Amino acid sequence: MTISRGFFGHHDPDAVDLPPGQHLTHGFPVLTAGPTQLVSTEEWSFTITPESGEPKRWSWNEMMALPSEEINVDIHCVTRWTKLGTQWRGVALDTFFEDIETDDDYTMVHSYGGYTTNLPLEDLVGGKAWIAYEYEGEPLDVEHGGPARLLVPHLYFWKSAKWVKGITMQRFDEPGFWEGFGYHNYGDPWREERHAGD
Ligand SMILES: Nc1nc2c(c(=O)[nH]1)N[C@H]1C(S)=C(S)[C@@H](COP(=O)(O)O)O[C@H]1N2
Ligand SMILES: [Mo]
Repeated sequence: MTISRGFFGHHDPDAVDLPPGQHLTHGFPVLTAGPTQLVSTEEWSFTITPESGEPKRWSWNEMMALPSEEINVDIHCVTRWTKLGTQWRGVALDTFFEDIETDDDYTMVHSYGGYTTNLPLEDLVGGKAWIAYEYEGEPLDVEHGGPARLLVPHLYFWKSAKWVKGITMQRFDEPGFWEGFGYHNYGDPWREERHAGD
């Protein structure tokens, strides 16, 4: 990025590296298919279910006892907005997966309310994905998936399931909600993988 006049007030759109076909937004649009889910931290839990073997479940307090990280990332929505430098706090999926033994290569992420999205396991581990519960220093707003959402910033934002409830491990890949309606199975914004066939 080059330092230009006005740099300290706003990002110069010519000076930042955006994925193809994206433009900057300074707001934080809300995109939800269906109703906002109201889940209290008392009822919230997160479960990883291997295809064979024992599911592992974390309550809210158990998640809070895990080491958390501050996460500073750019996010890219398939509807073409990109938001730079968002700041989150959450627990890396690596921390949850330390307790999971699985030979399965694929995952299905499930949300309260029934939303689903599919990801290869390797996109959830290696410091690339988190269960996020704070945004810009505040508890995550319910419209944005609070009390906790998946955050997978290297893929289009539909993969970042709001009101996340659990992950099931799968031997074979299957489409989630939007993937079943023609969105790309993987969704890399830098390759502009918006729709199936892109
Ligand atoms: N549970 C759930 N998660 C979801 C969605 C949804 O409809 N339900 N929409 C997805 C889509 S298409 C996008 S672009 C982002 C939007 O997140 P935001 O509303 O925080 O901007 O959430 C993703 N996660
Ligand atoms: Mo989206």
